[in-house]
Amino acid sequence: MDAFFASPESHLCRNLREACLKRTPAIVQPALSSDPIEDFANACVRGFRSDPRRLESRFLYDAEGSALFEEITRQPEYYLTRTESSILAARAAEIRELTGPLRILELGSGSSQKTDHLLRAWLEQEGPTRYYPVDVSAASLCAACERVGSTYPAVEVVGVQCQYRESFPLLAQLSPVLVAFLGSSIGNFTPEEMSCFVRALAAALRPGDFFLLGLDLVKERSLLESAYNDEAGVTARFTRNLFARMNRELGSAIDLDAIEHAAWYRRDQELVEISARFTRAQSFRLTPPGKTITIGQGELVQTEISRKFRLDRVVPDLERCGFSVERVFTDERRWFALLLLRRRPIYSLRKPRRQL
Ligand code: AVI
Repeated sequence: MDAFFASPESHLCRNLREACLKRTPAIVQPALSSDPIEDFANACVRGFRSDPRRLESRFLYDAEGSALFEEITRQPEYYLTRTESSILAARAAEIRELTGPLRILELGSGSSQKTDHLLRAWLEQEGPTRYYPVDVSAASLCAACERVGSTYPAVEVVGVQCQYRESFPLLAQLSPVLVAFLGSSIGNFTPEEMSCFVRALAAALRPGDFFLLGLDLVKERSLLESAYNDEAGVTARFTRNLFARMNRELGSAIDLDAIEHAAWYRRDQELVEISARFTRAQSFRLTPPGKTITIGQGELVQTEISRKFRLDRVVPDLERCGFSVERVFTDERRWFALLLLRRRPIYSLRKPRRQL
């Protein structure tokens, strides 16, 4: 366990309290437990050497990648953002009525654009409110904090620059709180990662706190494959940017012209698998730690998965992880769902004792 998680009075908790006393928007960060470049390099070496080759999708979101993702959300084929936004627009006031007044912390906030619906509903029913966007990209976070702060002067905004789980120690301090995790970003986790994440979130929240979760639902293959293979090629640039980032930060000199984006729906696992296909064999070095990677012609390196959900399966899973489902909102086509969950009053992370 690193120092950040070890103490409830962490660097981030202290920083947050101080930032709240000052003028907002403000940005707080946890104390760095490791060198971010080393972390990136080691994760890349692990990912290239695993079988199958699989890179961690969190590294897609440097400043360049975050900007490309925003561009993806505006592509006509990428229905997710528009559909979720329409549900939020129609239901934000109802959500606020169900939750009552509380703070909002948003995981993976990006541009915070969709959150405007929530902020407006909060302002209409309560007056001033507090909003804590959490994102790994400093550039996205600063831009979002500036925009929200100037659009809604009555909202106190404190950006938290860290990975999702690094923000969990703040939740006890922010309670009563609603944690928003929109865009079906939870679909980028494997089932094991997802249940681990949801359990950790339940453990960090106080009973009665809320969790607003966006989920992309299972649908026709053609719709899914078009969403991840847009005509304008923005998703392809997003995939390639991960390797461009290695060139920028790790001096890897990967030939980007020999990388193709590939995304297809795997019906057996109900997920879109996104990979980079190497069209020519190449060897490159990642520094640090100075390891050489050799990839053959035609080899695939997975960069992301995007799972699609069925409500009848995901609801019991979430309930097993410590939440009750208060309300499920969907669009007319039932393409996307927004779940309002609540941390159950009695919840223990401990496994039931074996009967002797
Ligand atoms: C962030 N996440 C929910 C996106 C998705 O749809 O899985 C990431 C993405 N990758 C390519 N297009 C969108």
